[in-house]
Amino acid sequence: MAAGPVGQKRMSDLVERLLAGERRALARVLTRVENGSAEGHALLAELFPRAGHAHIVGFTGSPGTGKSTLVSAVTRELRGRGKTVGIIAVDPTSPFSGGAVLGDRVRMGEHSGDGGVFIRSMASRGTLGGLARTTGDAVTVLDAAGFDYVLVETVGAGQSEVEIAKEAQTTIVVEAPGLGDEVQAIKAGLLEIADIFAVNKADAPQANQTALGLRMMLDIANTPYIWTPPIVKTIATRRQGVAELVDEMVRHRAFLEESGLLIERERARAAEELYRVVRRALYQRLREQVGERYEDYVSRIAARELDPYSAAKALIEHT
Ligand SMILES: Nc1nc2c(ncn2[C@@H]2O[C@H](COP(=O)(O)OP(=O)(O)OP(=O)(O)O)[C@@H](O)[C@H]2O)c(=O)[nH]1
Ligand SMILES: [Mg+2]
Repeated sequence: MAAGPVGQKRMSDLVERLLAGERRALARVLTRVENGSAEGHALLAELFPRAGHAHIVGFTGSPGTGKSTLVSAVTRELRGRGKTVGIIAVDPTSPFSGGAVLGDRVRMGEHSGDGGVFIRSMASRGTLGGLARTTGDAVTVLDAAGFDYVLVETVGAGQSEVEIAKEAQTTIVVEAPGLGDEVQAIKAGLLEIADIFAVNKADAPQANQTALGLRMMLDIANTPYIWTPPIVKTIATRRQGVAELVDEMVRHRAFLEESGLLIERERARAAEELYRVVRRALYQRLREQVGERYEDYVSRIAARELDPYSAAKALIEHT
């Protein structure tokens, strides 16, 4: 029984069960938090102070580069080192692998009987209020649940994925040979967010070329950053290079701690999260206050009777 000091709120039953390691409670909390309901927010408020211990690692990259296979192999390696692992797979609706939720279950299925591993798939479609927020909240829940590592898989295709990467402490960009990915990486801004590059499918003949190409890009980019992203070649399907990849993850986390960057990044993340929540809350409040008039403004802008700046000013000042 959580009979805390006077004035301290009693822990909810669900959170208590989650903290006791009950997987069903964890799944339920995640669902509620993802829905973004008031109840979800209350659960998150309870869990938030307990988070902040996990190493959060993001895996991003083009569709089909082998992210899920690699996450599974990394999980196995971490389990071998006695660590517990929570996994969040975003965008399992990716059309490229044809129903990847099922695919991920197969690829990550080897961990299904393992109490030290928890896998959560999240659809990117139909999430209310932004994928980045939902993912960030899910990370908080798994972190608070006590997992040593939280691995987040996202398809690196656009801005929202780059935003999700901000939730991670260590971002691994997964490339595969022969996709011209070195160039794509620059386009998608992935070069800036990569702490580690994994050139997966290193069993393909062009792997060395891909790794070299990346190295050259990194040298040209000349980022003002004291960490040079290592490039690790992996064959996820055979678990080759995976121990080395995990070593680099650990090394990066140590670097973040020693350099003070971890605290800096946590602060940037806090600022980002607060901004996101405030922006959404203010917008919702405004929408409620102005009601249907909002749509009138939209129509008037579309008809060029009014510009968006004047419309926003009018909406904000006259509510
Ligand atoms: N040859 C080879 N195939 C691999 C390797 N790693 C993964 N694959 C295969 O590549 C395919 C895609 O792997 P996934 O792990 O689903 O890739 P993903 O990046 O998670 O895909 P999405 O989530 O759909 O973007 C699967 O058929 C894997 O078996 C590897 O190192 N070598
Ligand atoms: Mg995948």
